[in-house]
Parts: sequence; C-alpha cells; structure tokens
Amino acid sequence: MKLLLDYRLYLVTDRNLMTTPILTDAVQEALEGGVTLLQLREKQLAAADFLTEANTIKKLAHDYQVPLIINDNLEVAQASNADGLHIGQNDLPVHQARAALGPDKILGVSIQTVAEAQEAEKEGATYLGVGAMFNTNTKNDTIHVSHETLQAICQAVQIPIVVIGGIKRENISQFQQDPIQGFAVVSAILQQPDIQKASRELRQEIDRTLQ
Ligand code: TZP
Ligand code: MG
Repeated sequence: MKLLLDYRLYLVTDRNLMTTPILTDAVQEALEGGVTLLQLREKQLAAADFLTEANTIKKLAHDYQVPLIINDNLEVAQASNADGLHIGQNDLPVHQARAALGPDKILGVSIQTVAEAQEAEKEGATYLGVGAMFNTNTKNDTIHVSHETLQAICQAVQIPIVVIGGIKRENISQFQQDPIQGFAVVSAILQQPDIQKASRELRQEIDRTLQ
C-alpha cells in the first residue's frame, strides 16, 4: 500500500513519557487527533517484542492512512515491512540503509549541520530531521541547532525537512518563514493528559503555520 507522505505532524513514540500505559491506545488517540506520520522508537524492547509491536502499530497507522517509520532497527523495519526507517549519525551509514531498504522505502536521517545534511541527501535520505531546536527532556544527548543553522540547512538541500526537539504549540509559529515540511514531537503529544486534544491543537497550529 502506497500512502501519502505528509510530514506536518510527525509523532515519535517514547514509552517512558506516556500518560497512558498502552502504547497502541496512545497512538490511536494521536491518530484520531490528526497525526500525519508516525515513528516507532523503542530503545529498550527486545527485537522480537519490537517486531510484534511494529506489526500491530503498522495496522493501526494504516487504518488512518498514516505511514509507519521504524527508529534505528533495520531488521524490524524489514521484517514488519514498515514504510520506512529513521536513523541518526551513530547508526548504520545512510548509503547502507538505503541499499538494504531499496529505493521505495522512506529513509529519515537526523542531522545537525549543513555538512551532515548534504551527506545524508547524497547518500539517499528521503527526509531530514533537524534538532534539537529547543530544550528537551526527552533525549539527553541532543545538540542544540540554532534557527540560523536550520535556515542554512534548508538552503543547502532539496529534500524535505522536519524540525524536532522541544516543539510545542507555543513555538510552532516561529517557523512560519522557513521552508520546512513538518514538526516531529514526542512529549507535546504523549506526555499530555488528553492526547487526542493535544494532537488536534498541534495540527491546527501547524496547518496555520505551514499554509
Ligand atoms: N531527537 C532530537 S530531539 C528528540 C529526538 C528524538 C526528542 C524530542 O522530544 P520532545 O519531547 O518532542 O522534545
Ligand atoms: Mg538512532
């Protein structure tokens, strides 16, 4: 199934932050609220459990016509036939991931500099995740990316860019002038008491900002 790739509101999961104990419930609420893209990010699960979860979450996401991207784990991405893989600078090389996935899968790469952006684009990335744009408690090894650097990255590459790191409703409009395609969030959705409402409000703010 070929799904439309819409980066506007990109939910990245983190089970440690959730206000609901069941990941599928949280994801379903977020999808109801208007999440357009989903990344399953499991740092602690054993591979077999990650795969089981990926299969379940893929079905759920596809019920909403939303593609599923797997964080870091190429084997899980392949075995679940997920729509794509997202890797960072310390994961497998981009060209290797692209070769393993084939030309049709989504390949996202986290970058912080113009050089990393150009390299990832050249090696076959579909889109770039740029951040952390703001302070975040979700990931403790983040590097801050200035708005100036983001602008330079946008100038340097052709592929879609999503921003990440401390994104919340209050700071989305700061990106109104930037040619970015979307906003990746963890806590602004998963750590909220009402996940569906939080997602809907973020989506409204993003749709206003990116129009
Ligand atoms: N990569 C860069 S910052 C970050 C990741 C995974 C965490 C984003 O989480 P939050 O809660 O949206 O700040
Ligand atoms: Mg990684």
